[in-house]
Amino acid sequence: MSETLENLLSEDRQFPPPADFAANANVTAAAYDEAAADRLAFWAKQAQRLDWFQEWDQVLDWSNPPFAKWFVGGTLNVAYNCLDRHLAAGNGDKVAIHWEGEPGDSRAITYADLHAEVCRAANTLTDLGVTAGDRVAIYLPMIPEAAVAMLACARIGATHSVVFGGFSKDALSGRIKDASAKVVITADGGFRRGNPSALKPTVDEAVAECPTIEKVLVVRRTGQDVDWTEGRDLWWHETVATASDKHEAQPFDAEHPLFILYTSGTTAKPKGILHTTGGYLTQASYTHHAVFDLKPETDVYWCTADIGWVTGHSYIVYGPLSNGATQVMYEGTPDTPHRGRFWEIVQKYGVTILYTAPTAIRTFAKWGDDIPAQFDLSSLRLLGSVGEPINPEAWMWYREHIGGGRTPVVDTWWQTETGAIMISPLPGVTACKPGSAMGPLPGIAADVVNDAGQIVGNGGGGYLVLNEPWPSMLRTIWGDDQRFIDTYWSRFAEHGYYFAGDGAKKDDDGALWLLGRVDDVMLVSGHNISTTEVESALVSHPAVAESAVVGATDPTTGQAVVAFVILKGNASASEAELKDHVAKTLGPICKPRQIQFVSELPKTRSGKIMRRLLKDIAEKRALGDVTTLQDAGVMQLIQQGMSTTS
Ligand code: 6R9
Repeated sequence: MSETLENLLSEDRQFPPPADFAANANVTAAAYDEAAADRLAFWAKQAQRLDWFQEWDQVLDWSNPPFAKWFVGGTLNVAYNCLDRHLAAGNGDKVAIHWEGEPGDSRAITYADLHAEVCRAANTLTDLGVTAGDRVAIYLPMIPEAAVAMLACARIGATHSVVFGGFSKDALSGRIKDASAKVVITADGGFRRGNPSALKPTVDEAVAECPTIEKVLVVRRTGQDVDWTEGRDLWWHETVATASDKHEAQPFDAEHPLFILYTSGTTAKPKGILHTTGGYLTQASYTHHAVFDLKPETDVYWCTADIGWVTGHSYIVYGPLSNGATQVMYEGTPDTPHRGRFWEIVQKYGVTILYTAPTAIRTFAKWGDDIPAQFDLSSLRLLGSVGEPINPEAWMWYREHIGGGRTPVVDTWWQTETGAIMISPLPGVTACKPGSAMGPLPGIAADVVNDAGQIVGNGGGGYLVLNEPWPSMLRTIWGDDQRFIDTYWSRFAEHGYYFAGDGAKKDDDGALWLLGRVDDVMLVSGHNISTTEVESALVSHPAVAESAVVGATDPTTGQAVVAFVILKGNASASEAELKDHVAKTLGPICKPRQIQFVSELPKTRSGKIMRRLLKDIAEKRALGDVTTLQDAGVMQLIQQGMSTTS
């Protein structure tokens, strides 16, 4: 990006928190002042939310940047903080997880149940020879054992590496090898779209290439037939279920490695993002308390993410459980067995706080307003969004049709690398603008800079940076400190800023608007145009449900805007009409050269649109790496559509 981003969309709607919400909010505007006065003292106070065996001597050691140490000298146990202390406080009988299987089976798991199962799993892992510092790969569907496995690792100081249950053999074996994992925890399979979908065969193939794996621990979920390697494979129900439920949690250093989670990247080798113990749990816990306003006594919280995504780590497992939340966990897809499944679950459990992704919201809007209208959603009091920029129209739809026009909507920006939410409204404080993540949370420093690393003023655009270290920051890329420095810290090295890789702008009030990955920015006739803004302009047309925009090489303009558009259920619109709509909304420079109507878009399992694959299509190239696609069939459909119309 040679110059700053053009500042295109304008949005002037604003939604202040309802008065009673603001009056009862966990966190008030005072938190910003407190953190501004003394950032490290602010984080030290938040760390007191946790139980420590040994308190720290120093809040932050930043003497060797970018390698941070938080809460130096402190010791704690993550599983103790998520479980034991709630039992000690008399909350053992409280439901931790209302689990809902896709076929409709369900389990209510109390904190005492979860504690006992985690202790059994911790004892089993210890019996299998896993000790502190060893790596354990977890390849499971969305079943409670996924959370149990993570917490059991944390309890014994083993570093977990969760791999999405939908990933291929190569993705799994690559991650196992990179981390030299000793054990894999998996299942026979899980339920997806109404059918059992096998996992064990993929593990068998992957492990055949991974000599470091000594044991494979298998949960029985679907009852499918599985191949069995005697001496290596063990059933969960024959080992964990029979192990002792007595286990004393040991203290670990605040900087002890807690987990590795791989980010898929575009074409490069996945990066093993390393998170540690004390700072990570402090920020996961604090942000869950502050951004979701969780009242552990009365709220029923539901984050719809998969546990294989960082959102599942921080906002299904570590944040909510450290805060003693009661939450819903769902195994399956939103349209199985019907398109009202999410709303049926909200109604069944009286969900009060819902956290989901823009891709899901746009899909629900496409399916039609009448579906959520059939369910009682009046329990909801707060909605959250994560994973991609949320288009203003999708934000409005979410608030109106899911939130009944009453609930605050918090758009939360963060990354696998940041470990926890960084930029978000505070629901009891901030007057939200639809589509904006608004500003950094208390204790967080974020800004927008130009090419030279200078902070831009209001109305300007450029690159998002984080200007100060934060507790849940990644500590390195597993086994590759140099790549850690090169990827995140070299772009603005002289300023000492973390480069997030996202484009952003500040509006006239200084609110932040995230504009997607910098790699996705288009350069049309010398103008930098964000794919996000053109997509939002398209989605603001009443007939459009979802869109993905790419810059394709063009002989006259350098790059030209090519848009892939999904229309709403019964709606229709012509290509010319949509082109004009974009030109009118954003200016003629943004007018797409071509609009392709499609029925699906290529997405990752966490719902991010894979624009590089669409770019391959727009530029008529062979497709790049498709291993992290949610549904590989989508690309064929789109290619067929292109060849019949262009
Ligand atoms: C949590 C998560 C990180 C990338 C990030 C950005 C995009 C996430 C966003 C958002 C705009 C938001 N992103 N949240 N963009 N608004 N609220 O998604 O982690 O999978 O590592 O992705 O996702 O581009 O850089 P991860």
